[in-house]
Amino acid sequence: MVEMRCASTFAAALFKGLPGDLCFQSPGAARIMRGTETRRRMPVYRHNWGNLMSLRQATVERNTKETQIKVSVNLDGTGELSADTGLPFLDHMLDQVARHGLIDITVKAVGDLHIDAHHTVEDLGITLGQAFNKALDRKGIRRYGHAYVPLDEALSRVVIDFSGRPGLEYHIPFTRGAVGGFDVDLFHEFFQGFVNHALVTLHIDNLRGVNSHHQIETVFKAFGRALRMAMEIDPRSSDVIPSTKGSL
Ligand SMILES: [Mn+2]
Repeated sequence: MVEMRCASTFAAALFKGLPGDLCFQSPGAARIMRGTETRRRMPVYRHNWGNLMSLRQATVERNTKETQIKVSVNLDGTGELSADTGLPFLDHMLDQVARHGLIDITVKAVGDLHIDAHHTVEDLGITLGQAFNKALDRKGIRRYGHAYVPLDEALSRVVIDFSGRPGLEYHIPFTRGAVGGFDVDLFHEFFQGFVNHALVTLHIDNLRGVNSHHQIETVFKAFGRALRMAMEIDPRSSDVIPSTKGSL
């Protein structure tokens, strides 16, 4: 790992409210030492894992005749969810993503639930995907993430690639048609909306499971874990776009 040293602790002390360090050598500009190489940079926030980055946060508002949705994400959060979607089971699932992805998510959704939950769930996936795409600079990230998560008899695997291309493989042999009053078909709509707008390749496999609540909960937990891994900065290549094409 690249060693980084603060040339002055004075400026860093001014910013000590932040959970990282700021390194300055002269006022108004920062110098970052990388071995023998010294480069001039604008003052930037440095995370504890040693990477240089701005805050990875975004808010997206999306309004149609069917739904009005506002989503905020902080990709480097503590796992806090604030959700008001009118769909308690979906809120329970988003809580898994926030908690296990260590992402702060705020969701306010008003949808045409008097018809059914379809538009609200699909549009939530779309808006959440847009918020991730807006918050995430793909330079320096690990790009790929995966997780296996069990819950009693159920086991799911989720693999994600921040490829820049939408693609969904979705394999969940649900044992029931509804869970918590929620039509299980809608989970596919949620993930398709997310994939199309986050521009990711996502493979979801529920490998085992009898209880449908367990089946889908393991999927959402693994989704959160996989997101966390894929969006994490790789300190060995934090200035590099992780693609031989040079773009994602
Ligand atoms: Mn549960």
